[in-house]
Amino acid sequence: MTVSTASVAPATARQTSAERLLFQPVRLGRYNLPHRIVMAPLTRSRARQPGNVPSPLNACYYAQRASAALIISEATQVSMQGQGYAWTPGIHGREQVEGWRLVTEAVHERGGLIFLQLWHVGRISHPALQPDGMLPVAPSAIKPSGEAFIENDRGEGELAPFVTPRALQIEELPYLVRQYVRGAKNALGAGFDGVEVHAANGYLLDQFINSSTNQRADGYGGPIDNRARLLLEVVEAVAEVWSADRVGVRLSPLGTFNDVGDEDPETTFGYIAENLSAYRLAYLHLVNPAVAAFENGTEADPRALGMLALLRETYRGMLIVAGGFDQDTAEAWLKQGKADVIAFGRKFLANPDLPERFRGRVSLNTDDRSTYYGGGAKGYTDYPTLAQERGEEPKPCVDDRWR
Ligand code: 8OZ
Repeated sequence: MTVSTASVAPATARQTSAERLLFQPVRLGRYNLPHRIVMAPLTRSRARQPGNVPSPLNACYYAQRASAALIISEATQVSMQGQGYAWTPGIHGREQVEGWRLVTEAVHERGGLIFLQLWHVGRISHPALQPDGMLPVAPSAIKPSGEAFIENDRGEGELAPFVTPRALQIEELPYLVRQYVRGAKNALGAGFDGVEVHAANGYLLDQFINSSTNQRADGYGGPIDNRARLLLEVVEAVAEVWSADRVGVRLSPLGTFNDVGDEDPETTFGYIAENLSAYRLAYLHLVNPAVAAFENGTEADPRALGMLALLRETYRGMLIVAGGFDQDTAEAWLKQGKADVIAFGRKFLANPDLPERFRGRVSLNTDDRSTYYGGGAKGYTDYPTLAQERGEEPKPCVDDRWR
C-alpha cells in the first residue's frame, strides 16, 4: 500500500464550499444527506466462515467509512443459490442478520447511513458454491465465459471454469422474488436504513434484462417488457417491505462484465428507466458506462455518453453514478447536471475518511489490488486516516460490544 503524505493543492483550495457541489446537501428518498459522496458497493470476501456471517471485523471496516453520505453495502446474497463467490456475506439466515446488526449499529453509532445491496448471481456461480452441489440457475442454459471464484478443500480461494446453468422454470420465478423479499425483511431486522436491488454487472436480474443471456420463450423472455418483468416484480415486492423511498436500484447499461450484452441497449435501458420512475424510488444507481475512458484518461465513447443522457432524461428521480470518478470529474458531472450524487468505490476502500480528504483537497491513499478479496485486516481496516497520518492513534474500532 502506498501512503502519500497530506498536502493541500493551492490552486483549488480557495474555492468555497458553497461552490463545491459535492458538499451540497441532497434529499434521497426518505433521507437528507449532508453531502453527495456515497460509498459504492464493494465485494471484499471477508465474511466469517462457516456460514458467510458478517463479523466485528466487517463492522469495523464499515464504521471507519461512516462519514460517507450513504454506504451501500457489498453485494449480499439473498439465498444460498444466490451466492457466486467464496466468502461473500448472506442475508438469508438468522446468524447473518445478527452479524449485520453489528455492522449497522457500528455505522449508526458514528452517525452514518447504510443500505444493504440485495444480490442473486444467477449463472455467475459454480456447483461448489451451490446447495447440495446443484447447478447454478439462470434465465437460459447459456454458459458464461470465464471462471468462478470458489473455495478449495484446503479452504483457499481458487478459480474454476463456469458451468452451463439450469434454465429456471417459470413456476420457480415467484420463489426467486420471495428470496429477495426474505432478504429485504431480514435487512429490516438487521437495522439497515434501506436496500439496493443489484440489477447490474451480469448477475441474475441483469441476465434476464440482457438479450444475450435471455432466450426464454415465455413471459420473461423476448420483448423488453418481458425481460424487465422479473426486475420490476422484485422491485415492487421489495418496495412493499421497505416503502419505495428507502429502495434503490443499480443498473449497468452497456456493461459487458460477466459476459452479458444487449442487442438494443437504448430501448432496453430506456424502458427500464421509464418503468422504474413510476415507483418513486430513493434513487437509481448507474455503473458509469464511460468508466473505461475515465480510467485511461481518453475520450468517452459517444454511445456511453448518449446512454447516460438518455437515462438522465428518462428516469425521473435521483441519479447516483459510480465508476472511475475523482474529485474533479465528480464536481464536473454534478455541475453539468449529469448526476445528483457520485459513488466512489476504490477511493473509499483506501480512504476511510474520503469526504474529509476531499474537503481539504488532500492527497489520497492508493488502493492495493492484492488485498481486495479475502484475507483479514490487511488492506481492509488498516488504511490510515488523515488523523493517523498526523500521528494520532486509530480510533478504537472493534470494541467489546461488537464482538
Ligand atoms: C467484483 C468481484 C466480485 C463481485 C459486482 C458484486 O460486480 C460484484 C463483484 C465485483 O457487482
